[in-house]
Amino acid sequence: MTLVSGRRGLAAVVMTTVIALQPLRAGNLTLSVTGADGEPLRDAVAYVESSELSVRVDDDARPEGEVDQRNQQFLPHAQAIRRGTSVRFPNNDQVRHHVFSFSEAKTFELRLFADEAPRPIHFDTAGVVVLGCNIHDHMIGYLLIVDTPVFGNADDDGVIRLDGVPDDPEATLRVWHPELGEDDMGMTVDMNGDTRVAASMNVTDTPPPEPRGLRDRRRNLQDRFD
Ligand SMILES: [Cu+2]
Repeated sequence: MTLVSGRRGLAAVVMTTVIALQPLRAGNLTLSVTGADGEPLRDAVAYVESSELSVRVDDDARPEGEVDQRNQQFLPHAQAIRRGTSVRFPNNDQVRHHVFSFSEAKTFELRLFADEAPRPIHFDTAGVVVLGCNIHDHMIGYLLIVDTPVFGNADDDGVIRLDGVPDDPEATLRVWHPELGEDDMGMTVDMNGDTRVAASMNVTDTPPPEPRGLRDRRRNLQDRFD
């Protein structure tokens, strides 16, 4: 497992092979991603790129995705989706949200009342989309639009499972985390036939923000006891 290229400085990445449990089995790959503190990275995503996979994106049916708004957070906080995906942004809070993105890969805004089911947004350009809310400054979320049907999002243990990995020497595995920012589409690694690999990234997950309502209630309680 060799690091081909990575961002210097902030997010140097060390990719190490955990164990080659079996000979190359094109099809699936399990990746365990940990952060600078050794904790699993829940916000990490991974995807496999190749020219053949990029063509397949256009051949497949249009997929659908979802970014929930709950407790004044975007859930999931970060996720990879395939180019061509239509994403719904349901508002499951009792307050209004005004979701927007100024990112190059997609610029849009949605004014959402409580419980409102808005029109889906179609993401047709690969890249990083940073989501914000015009009403709640602490709300921030990320979509990584990828040009491949082979991608996965980390679970709570920082484990990403990729299915349909092609047995193609030209294919590259890339790992991304929101802290890498908009300018960096991730790390490139050579796959030497391993089906289980571990990645250590020099970043940490951002803790979920405390909803403003909760913060205000806590402040009121404190005032009463002061
Ligand atoms: Cu909001």
